[in-house]
Amino acid sequence: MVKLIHTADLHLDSAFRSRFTKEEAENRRQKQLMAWKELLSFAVEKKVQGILIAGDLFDSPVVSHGTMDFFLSTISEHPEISFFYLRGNHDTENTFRYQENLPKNLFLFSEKGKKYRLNDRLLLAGVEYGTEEESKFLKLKEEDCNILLLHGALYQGTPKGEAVQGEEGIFLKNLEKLPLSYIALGHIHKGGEGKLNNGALWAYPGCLQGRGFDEEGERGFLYLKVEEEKKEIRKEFIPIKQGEFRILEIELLEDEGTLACLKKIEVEMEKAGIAKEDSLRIILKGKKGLEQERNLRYLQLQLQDSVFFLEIRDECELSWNREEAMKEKSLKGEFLRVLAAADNLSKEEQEEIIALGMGLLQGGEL
Ligand SMILES: [Mn+2]
Repeated sequence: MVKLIHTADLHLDSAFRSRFTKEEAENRRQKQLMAWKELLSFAVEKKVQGILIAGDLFDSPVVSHGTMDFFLSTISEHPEISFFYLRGNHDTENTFRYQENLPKNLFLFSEKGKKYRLNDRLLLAGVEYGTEEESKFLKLKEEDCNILLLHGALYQGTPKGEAVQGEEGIFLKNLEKLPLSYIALGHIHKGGEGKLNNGALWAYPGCLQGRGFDEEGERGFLYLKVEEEKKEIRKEFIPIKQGEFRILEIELLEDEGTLACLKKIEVEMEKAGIAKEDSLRIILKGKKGLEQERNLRYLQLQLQDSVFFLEIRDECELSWNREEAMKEKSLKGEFLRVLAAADNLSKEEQEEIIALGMGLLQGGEL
């Protein structure tokens, strides 16, 4: 039996510019390296023979010296493990070009494809981007347990030629014609898996670590146990614990004020197992009364130290009795009457203005 790890989409050295401060972004970049180290510790503990990286190791062609040195030294420090790296769309041909003396246990692929024999029954093939010649290259032996490494999105339609990848993506229909046991993919950050008609498994491990709220939830890599004689591959998802992006929706009732809201959030955070390293987005849902202004800044201050990053969004629907409020002989009543007469506003715009106006009338700030 051969033990392997299948990972992809590490995007080391990501900018993290959109959400974080400079310092927070730097922290996240270090956490990406720690995620890689966590994967390596697992590999050492399980005595894994090879690590397959199915593309997008780095986020951009410009990789900092620190990150490049770090990555290469983790490889040199583990001569007992073979590292197989297939470039993805975020890497360039130059990814390792300026590196002299690449570690001997780092194996690369090319557009024409490259094969590595892991033992007398187990073969690893990989093609970067794909060329016309790949169908010739992919003449694989039936008696081998064949693993194919590719980077791209799957294409379910019927391709014209014999190639396994083209502009539309990776052609599953053509892969079905090949004697494959496992297709190790990269590119789809949320992960995914399936089985071809010829029995081959395909899988995306997903990104090693989430980089934003669009990559919410548990992330990690796949641990493979290969029975090459039987051509059987069992895989297990191993989560990485260096901080996740999480989103919690909190359902609120109209009369629940700041403190009731805080309590509900704390209960939900506990239930969801939010960790200190996590980045959390809380979305307040449900209702809020016309004169009910929940103090979001208070909530932010109370909760921000229990996570790495916190963002609170208020998406509660304003609940009020229009008729009653409109009759009121007050500044509020007048404000609502003027607003109701403005028929150029959509319902959402009206609600937004009402919420703002009510805040102001109660001494809030714009
Ligand atoms: Mn990617």
